[in-house]
Amino acid sequence: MNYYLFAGPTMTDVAEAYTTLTGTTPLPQKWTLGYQQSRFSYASEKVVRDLAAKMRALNIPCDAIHLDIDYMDGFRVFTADPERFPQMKGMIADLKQQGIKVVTIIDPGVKVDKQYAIYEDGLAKHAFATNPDGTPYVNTVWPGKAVYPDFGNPAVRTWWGQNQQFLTDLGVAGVWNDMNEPAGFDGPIPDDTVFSDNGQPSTALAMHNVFGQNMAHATYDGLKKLTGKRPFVISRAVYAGAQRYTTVWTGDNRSTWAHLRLALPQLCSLGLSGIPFAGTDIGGFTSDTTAELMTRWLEAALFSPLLRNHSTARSRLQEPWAFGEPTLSIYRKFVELRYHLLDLLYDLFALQPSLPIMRPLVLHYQDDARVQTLNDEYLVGESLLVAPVVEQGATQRLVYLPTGDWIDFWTGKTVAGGQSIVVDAPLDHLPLFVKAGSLLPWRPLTQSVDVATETTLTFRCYGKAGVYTHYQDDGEDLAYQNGAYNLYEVRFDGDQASVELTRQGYPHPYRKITVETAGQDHVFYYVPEARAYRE
Ligand code: NBV
Repeated sequence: MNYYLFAGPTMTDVAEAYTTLTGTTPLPQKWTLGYQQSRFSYASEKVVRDLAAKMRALNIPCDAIHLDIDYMDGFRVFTADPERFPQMKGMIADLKQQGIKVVTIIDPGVKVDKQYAIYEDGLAKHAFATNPDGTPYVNTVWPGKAVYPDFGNPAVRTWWGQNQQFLTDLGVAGVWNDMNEPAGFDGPIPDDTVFSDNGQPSTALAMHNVFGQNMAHATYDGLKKLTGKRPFVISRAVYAGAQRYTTVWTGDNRSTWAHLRLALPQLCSLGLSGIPFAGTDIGGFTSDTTAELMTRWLEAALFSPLLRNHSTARSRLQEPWAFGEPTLSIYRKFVELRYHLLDLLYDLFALQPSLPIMRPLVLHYQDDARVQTLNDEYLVGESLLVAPVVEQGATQRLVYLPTGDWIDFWTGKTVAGGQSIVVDAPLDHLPLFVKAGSLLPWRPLTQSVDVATETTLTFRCYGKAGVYTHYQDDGEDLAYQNGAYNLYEVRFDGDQASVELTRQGYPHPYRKITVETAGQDHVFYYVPEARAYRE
């Protein structure tokens, strides 16, 4: 066993040192920070088309719909059911026109089926883990008898990566890796099952904890090669360093208040463990959620980078409209707020890659004893404090504000920190406080993320004076790694404001930037000849 010690003295030092060792999250495609709708399962093209149409008709901003296992042909990975999804490519193209991407699930278990090309090809390539006698190891998963790719072998990862082409040819925009602990209905894989570890013979015992990670790695490399875009992978099982390849969701939670409360420390802990891009099944996965729980879950998880509503088969429907009014309107209001503030998350990914996005207060106030066990509030970056209601029936809560001045996001009222205050929080209210001296980027409302249309941006100023760095690129491909990005420095001091383009590498700077100080709105226009902004 290897031990690594990270000397502080601050928690942010430790978090940064940890990601120096294990890696940081590569910048995601911007749309992946939008709202995503899922269900086990949206099981036909008609269901998916109707879902997308309803999102648009009801003006719920949405960037992706997820297809769970039933889109496949008999749960065979890298296939589509010819009856329920006969025109999958056309369906995906039509949804794309509406700004909605499709993400599909892929499990590791490959069906044992002599008529099935992936199985036959894998066998020929010795791609599957074996029993000690050399025969393929078989367990049971969704497709019935199944074999497991030996993802510790780089050649198998390449093969698996190439298989993603079935999905990318259809236009699939992201891949969701499930069951990759790996799960098996016949019980755990025996310890002596033969796997490999980068060319060396190994065992299930040694490779178990990195199986899911290696699967995500294979998926990431494949998507990157096939699309040239920043891969979007979601994985259930991960290991230290997974952030280099995949986002994580916290698996099958329950629609209970206890699991909602757990979501915040889970996500904050994942962030501190180097995995900022994570999310929970919003509303809860198993059992029936309620209108109140659904609403509070969305509020609580509103700034989790992965924002996905997902639920299991035979549980009640929990799409935004499933509970009627007022849930639908409240839901819309908060998803809209997420879209308005989406650049805050994107900026954090781009500019602070070694720190979490959702941060427990202790990360920035480690000497404050009152935040050391605080689990029902979090910070987004350093500037936005989120204090959701996570108790059934509550319409007020105590909010602890750490030292300094905080501005109530909704009323603009300044509140001194270092104390707990009682905040009214009826069902449609999410207590939010902005640290004095901060600016928040505020996007015009759109129904999905479309970087090509991003020509204006607003910054809202809080407190007396402050400075904010904003990052901009095409939100999609890898050109930013060669410098195709812009940086802006936005300042305010009282009623004064300024915008400076401190770096230009992306050819489409905003045409107009508005800075809202307490006293007035400052409007800046881009002057191409000067490569600068003028008020
Ligand atoms: O693929 C079905 C589900 C999925 O919806 C869920 O998100 C995963 O965590 N999957 C587990 C398989 C087992 C469900 C009982």
